[in-house]
This record gives sequence, C-alpha cells and structure tokens, in this order.
Amino acid sequence: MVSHALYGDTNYQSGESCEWVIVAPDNYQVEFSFEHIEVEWEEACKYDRVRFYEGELMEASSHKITICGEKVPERSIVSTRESLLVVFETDDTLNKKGFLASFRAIQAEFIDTRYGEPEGPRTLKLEEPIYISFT
Ligand SMILES: [Ca+2]
Repeated sequence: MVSHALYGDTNYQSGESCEWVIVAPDNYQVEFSFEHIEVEWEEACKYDRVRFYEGELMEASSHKITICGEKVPERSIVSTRESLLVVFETDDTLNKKGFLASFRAIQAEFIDTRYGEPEGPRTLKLEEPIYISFT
C-alpha cells in the first residue's frame, strides 16, 4: 500500500487525513512493514505522522505507535488483535515523498522473536486494506 495515490510521482498533499483498516482472519494478527518512508520528521512527530492503533478505532487506549521521518523501522508492526488501524496525517507545510508499505496476516505464536520473522507456512496474503476516509 502507499501513502497517497500519486506515490512516486508527487509528494503527498498538505492537510491529509487518511485511515486504513487492515483486517486479518480470526486468530491471525496483522503484520505491517514499511518498505520506504519519507514523512516530515519532528522529534514527537508533531507535523506529519503515521499512527497505528490496535483494532479499528482511533482511541488513546488503543494507540500503538507513531512514526515519522525517513528511517524504516527495524521491526515490523504487529497487531495483537485481528485488525490494525493506520492513520496518515499531514500538516499544512513541507510535504515529502510518503511511504510504501506491505502487510500480511500472521499467527503470532509462530513469530521468531529473535528476528521478528514468522516461520513456517502460517502467513496469509491479505487483500488491500479497507479504506475509510480521505480529505
Ligand atoms: Ca508537513
């Protein structure tokens, strides 16, 4: 998946707010991996950011992690439930390239914790995420 429709051709727009819900089958979790990221950096990701929530709702209690900058996180983001909400928000200045990411369903008990990589055949390719909103 990509941060915006014209990823690679043009930077993302100002004032974006996009939400994607990625849903795995029962007893699976969602594994989300950035392949490339260029999102305006600020220490606290105050300006542009990608936020992750457990489940499908944007609630403080289900907030998992917030990411910005240009460094691909070393580990993928794995939900503890069957769904993961991804929220991409940008402010009104300084737009960058955006992000390219992939995701799949895994069964967490099969994750090799040394490498964060699932082993064995217990992964599933998922359909495109359900897209909620775009402004
Ligand atoms: Ca910005």
